[in-house]
Amino acid sequence: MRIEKLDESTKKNLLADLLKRSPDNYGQYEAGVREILNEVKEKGDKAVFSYTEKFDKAKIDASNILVTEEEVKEAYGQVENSLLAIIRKSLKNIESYHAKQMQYSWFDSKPDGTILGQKVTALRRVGVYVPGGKAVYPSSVLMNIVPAKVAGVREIIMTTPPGADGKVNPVTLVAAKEAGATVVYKVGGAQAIAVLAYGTESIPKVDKITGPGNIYVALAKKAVYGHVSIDSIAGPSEILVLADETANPRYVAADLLSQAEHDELASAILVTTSQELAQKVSLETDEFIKTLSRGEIIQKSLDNYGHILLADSLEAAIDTANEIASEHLEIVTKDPFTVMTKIRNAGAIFIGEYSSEPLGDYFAGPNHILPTNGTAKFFSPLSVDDFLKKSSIISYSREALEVVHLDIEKFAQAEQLTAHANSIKVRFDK
Ligand code: HSO
Ligand code: ZN
Repeated sequence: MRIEKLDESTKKNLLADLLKRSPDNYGQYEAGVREILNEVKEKGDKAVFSYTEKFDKAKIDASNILVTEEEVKEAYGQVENSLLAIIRKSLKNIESYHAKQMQYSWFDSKPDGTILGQKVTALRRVGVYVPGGKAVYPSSVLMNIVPAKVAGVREIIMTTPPGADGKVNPVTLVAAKEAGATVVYKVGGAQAIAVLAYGTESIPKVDKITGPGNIYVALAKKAVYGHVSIDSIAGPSEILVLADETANPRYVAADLLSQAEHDELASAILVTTSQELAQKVSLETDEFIKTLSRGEIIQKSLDNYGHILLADSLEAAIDTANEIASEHLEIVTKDPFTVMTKIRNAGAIFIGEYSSEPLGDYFAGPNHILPTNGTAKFFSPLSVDDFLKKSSIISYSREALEVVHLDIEKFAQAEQLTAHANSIKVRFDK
């Protein structure tokens, strides 16, 4: 990996470079996605079946679009028991972490009879999209479904593309069942998003769609936003390691490569105050790549978006981490918790040398669906909150309203809304 000095100009170039990973012009795909959305909206199932035949080469119709109990059973038979046990352990951790995020209704009453509050309600029905193809991640199935389940969503509809044999990946199915998906339908791509947004004869419309997908899925989600709610649009994975001379270069190198492995567009960045660490990490990454099965992807990702930045001070390093707002941030320094208090922007923060990023991807409990592309400046990890909504509660007694009725009437008059003023006034007409 190349080592660069961290100064204003390298920082500026780096930030501009990282943004290139999410083109803001998707022109070439947009028309196609529009057409799929419209066709499914107008023709329902019929359009869905024909797209599934065209894109997934699978013969799916109303009789086999829903994954059956037998298929689930068959999937369990294909998953190793030891893997199932691990999925269950991980699931427990994810559930207990998310249980802490639950929010409850509250009501605040005053002696004058005023009651104000907030009623928390789970969304009724949500759709979880799970990609097929090369990026089959059962861990992401757990991360999408658990927060919905904990929130109290009654119906969790999962959709995932079938293979040409009309089957769904067995580990995906088992993970869905374990996490608590209500039903699984065999449909993928933009057509799946259309189905979830508009509903068809076979599949009901949902209130919110979550889950990552390819460019077609991402564009379709953006297009149906407002009609239904969506989670954020996931970009390529990112890791930023903030380290000083106390860090172990082998660990740092291994952690950088863990995210570079995801995608040729993934970014892996080390920001360090130690020249010695920078050099050692660079050598270690070269050694590791030779031994890893996805070495080619890793190498491309590092060539594209891999950086080792040498900072003059820890403060400068922290500033850069805040500006990059990485999806994952590891802090491997002296007093890492003190450094953490100075971090404003990061999707997930991993503290200390035994908190390597994959611990969070698979097992610790926090969600691994995180803001990417600098959006950690304003977005949060997927959470129980994504599946809850709130209604305000207002209740005044006659006595309480009487005290303020003239104020409200005057405020309404100032906006020239006399019907508003009147609705308060009639209650106190003699
Ligand atoms: N690190 C990915 C999530 C993942 N990793 C799933 C392994 N499986 C999110 O950036
Ligand atoms: Zn990962």
